[in-house]
Amino acid sequence: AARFQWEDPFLLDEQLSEEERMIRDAAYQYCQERLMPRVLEANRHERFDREIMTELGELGFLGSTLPEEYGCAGANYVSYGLVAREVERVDSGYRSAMSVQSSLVMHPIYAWGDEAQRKKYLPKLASGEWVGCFGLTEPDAGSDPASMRTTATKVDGGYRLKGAKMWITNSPIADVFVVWAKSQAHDGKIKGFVLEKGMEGLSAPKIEGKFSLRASVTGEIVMDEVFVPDENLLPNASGLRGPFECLNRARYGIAWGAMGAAEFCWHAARDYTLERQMFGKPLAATQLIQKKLADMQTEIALGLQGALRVGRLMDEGKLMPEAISLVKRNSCGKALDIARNSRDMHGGNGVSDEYHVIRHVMNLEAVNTYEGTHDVHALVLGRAQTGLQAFG
Ligand code: TGC
Ligand code: FAD
Repeated sequence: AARFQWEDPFLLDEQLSEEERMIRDAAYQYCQERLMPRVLEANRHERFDREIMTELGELGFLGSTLPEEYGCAGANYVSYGLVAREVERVDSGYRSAMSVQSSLVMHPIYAWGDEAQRKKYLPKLASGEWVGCFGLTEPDAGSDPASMRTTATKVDGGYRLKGAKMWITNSPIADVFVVWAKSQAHDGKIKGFVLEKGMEGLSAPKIEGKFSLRASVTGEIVMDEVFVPDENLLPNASGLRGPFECLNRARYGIAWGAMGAAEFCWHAARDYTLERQMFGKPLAATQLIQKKLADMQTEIALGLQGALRVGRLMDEGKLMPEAISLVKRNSCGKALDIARNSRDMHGGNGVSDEYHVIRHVMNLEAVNTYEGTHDVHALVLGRAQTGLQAFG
């Protein structure tokens, strides 16, 4: 009989190729040695260390699935997911910075851009020399991006963009802004534009006072009649499919990432309750604690297996947005539950950031909300199985 491994019940490790394991191990080492020592201060002081982008770039973790000719690693989607899991094992905010750059900025430029745009932007985004952000959400258009108000008006040589985006990861430090707007010249359809820092009328004020993802910088994008030249329109995307194809990839990464955060919280709960003596014995020797550990182990093993399956399907060219909704929703909801339980099992110490679990609880609140809320993904799945649309 094979030996049961409590930390890897379904032998996920054996289901990975040699190359995938190497990428995973490199990510684990970097994250534990370089990110973990920084995160406590970054979270306390709401600070994102800009050089993390260059470090991620050096490791090939930015736009990792894109081809090597643009300075990218040409890795598969399973590897992308494995890296997200390792980064988010440390902090969802760091994974956020990486997801946005890779899936929401580099992917649309690669998929919807022309050759000149790919050559201009992708290598610098891959190395981390430039930071990108993705503007879809608006103050009055979150779950329903179709109701966005930002407009692009055709003028001589380009477009004038007017509107505001809200809750935008990386916007205050961004060099490149992928912004979605309704274009009058395209029958009011949603089109993607690449804006650059310094364009007149463009600003990106920081949103202060977040209690979640404090190690990630979030801001607005304010566009006051920003002139965007013709060559900065993404020519090959039209309608909501443009941004949604990016979201599919980022949501898939989150399905792995949230499980990484959950694994941290599970292992922390196990270690803590094995060590902590109460009523004359380790907390881990009590039935209630063991049940909680078993529940965590079960949800994580199943969640990771689901994420791996969706990644394999994507690598086979079978990307199904509904399957991605399923794993994004499941991973976020379960990870949040696991983090809250782990926090509880740490008792009073659980509210101290020195133990890291309270930070994961707070982070996962945002992760459960962004990229489509838990309930919005339920509605996507409900529609897919009943044929009935329950949003409006
Ligand atoms: P609906 O009628 O369903 O679709 C409109 C058009 O879009 C196409 N489509 C998709 N295409 C590819 N992938 C998907 N997942 C797609 N979903 C829809 C669809 O085929 C259709 O195309 P066409 O050609 O027929 O026009 O659209 P709807 O307006 O009814 O909206 C449905 C709903 C609610 C599911 C959708 O709007 C939604 O997903 N809302 C959630 C919004 C969201 O996820 N926002 C994320 C903002 S970015 C972010 O949060 C980044 S945080 C990242 C970080 O920091 O890590
Ligand atoms: P709402 O849409 O107002 O939802 C509020 C509540 O109502 C939710 O519980 C929701 O599930 C529920 N609800 C909504 N519609 C329905 C319905 N039809 N039926 C039942 N319940 C419903 N956006 C970007 O474009 N780029 C980014 O980089 C980005 N980064 C982010 C970073 C952070 C830290 C955060 C918090 C958000 C970020 N977002 C980003 C925005 C994020 O995608 C939105 O917050 C999210 O899509 C939800 O939109 P909303 O906040 O307007 O909530």
